[in-house]
Amino acid sequence: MIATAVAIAVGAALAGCTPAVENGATVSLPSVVPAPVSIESGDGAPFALQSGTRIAGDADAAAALAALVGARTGLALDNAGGAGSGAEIELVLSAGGAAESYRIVADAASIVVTGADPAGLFYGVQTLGQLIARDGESWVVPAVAIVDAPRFGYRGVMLDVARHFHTVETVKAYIDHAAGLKFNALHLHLTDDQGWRIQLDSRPLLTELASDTAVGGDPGGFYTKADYREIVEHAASRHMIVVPEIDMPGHTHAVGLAYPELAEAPVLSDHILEVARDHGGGVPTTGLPYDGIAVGFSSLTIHDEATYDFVADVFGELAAMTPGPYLHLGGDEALGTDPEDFAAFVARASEIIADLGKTPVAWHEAGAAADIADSTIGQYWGFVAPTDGMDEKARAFVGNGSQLILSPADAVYLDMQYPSGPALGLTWANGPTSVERAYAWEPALVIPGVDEGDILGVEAPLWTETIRTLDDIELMAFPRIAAAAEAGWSPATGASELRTWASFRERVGALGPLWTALGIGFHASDEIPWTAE
Ligand code: TNX
Repeated sequence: MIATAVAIAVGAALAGCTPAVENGATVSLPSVVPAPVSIESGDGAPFALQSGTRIAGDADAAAALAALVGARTGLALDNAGGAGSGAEIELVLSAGGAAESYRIVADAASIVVTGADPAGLFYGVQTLGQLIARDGESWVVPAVAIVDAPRFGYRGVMLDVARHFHTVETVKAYIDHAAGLKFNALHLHLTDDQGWRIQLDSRPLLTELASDTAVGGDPGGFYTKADYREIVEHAASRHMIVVPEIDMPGHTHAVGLAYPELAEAPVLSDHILEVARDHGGGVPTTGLPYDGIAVGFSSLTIHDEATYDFVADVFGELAAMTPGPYLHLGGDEALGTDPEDFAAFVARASEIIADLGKTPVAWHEAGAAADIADSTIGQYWGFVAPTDGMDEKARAFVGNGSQLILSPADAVYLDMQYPSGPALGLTWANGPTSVERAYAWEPALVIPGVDEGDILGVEAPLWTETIRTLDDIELMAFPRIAAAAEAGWSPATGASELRTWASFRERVGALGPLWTALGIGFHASDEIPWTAE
């Protein structure tokens, strides 16, 4: 039934299909982002979706599919039938394949989505949502066969809720929209100089005294333990883990508002004074909230045992609240901490986390600490072409027998400005970041000596110095977040004909109507040929 990609007749006529070159001939394949391992168009008629089309199989996946089809088309599929026979759309769990993998076979008579596990089935449903296309007055799914599995097990997005606080509702919306691109981790940057955003019973003053403010004098906020649970549960329902970050030993000015004995006085380098002059926010001052955007002036006290009691309290409580395997200890830009002290601190903090039965994660600077817990995952935030020895620090994690998460700032930092677009974002990572630059990098080629097996995955951070609302978040994230999704999920550059900028921009353009239907306020970048319907 399924012909090769060349033998497409029906697919080419459908909206939402993008050209590909096969044996010298231009053919069209349905647009899927991130690119799947394999996709072949069938030669038959498409499957026609109608109100009342019956879905059978896994109830969670059926509900997710019905909601997605409803949002995209307005049609109400019938997902009440459970495992009953005779349904046109079947959602099947069948163990044995790779984790998170799935297959889709669609023809005029039926659609079968098979997941190796619930996450795989969920991702199959997300792909199916992208396949839906208009055919005149009807809604159809083209005849197609897809086999798909992720390249990397960790595919993250990070949201900074410290520089600006973001509500539970905002975080849940971002989870929903990122999960649609097969991201499976939400890293929450919960604390920074500007505020502490997570309530802890062991250290109540953190939220009582250090959570009210944000960058620019904007209001702060924090998550209660119930709020955090709600985020964790919502993420789990979308097959995402939450990775909480408590940034240490720098980025800790707010800790000093609550527990002054744990914080050193701000180190006012020329750089800090320059940022205060150019960007406002004043000069960081002991005991006063900081609402500027300078980094690298604060430090926890390193030689006081009380600091390690604090670290143990904070991560101990967070470990109990967090079902996922990772706790992130930060470790970036600790310019207010002596390098030897930094190494000693990171070693102890990472051991505290490892002793809790969790895997520590740290920004790549922590690779300079010789005694860091061997299990610590490093998160690389240097450039696609490493500078300043950042690659060496990142390699140290691999040398310890651990792995790296790649977040090259000049590609996947979603808080960088677009070349033309909203007046939001920063520019320090090699100037504004186009969608093409966000796409044109290959994970296994970033850090010399760090190969496929050394890479846990890819993460796209969104820092929020200039980002206040869900609208801001989505404008900055979409469409560039799709490039990070493809780097994390899809076959390596060169291993698939779909892994080119030319293919990606067409496939992303075809997602415009779905994103609009889902309420995603993306930036309609002029680099992308957006389709109207
Ligand atoms: C660098 S990259 C930071 C953050 C800033 C961000 C702004 C890294 C680990 N730290 O403190 O918010 O730049 O783009």
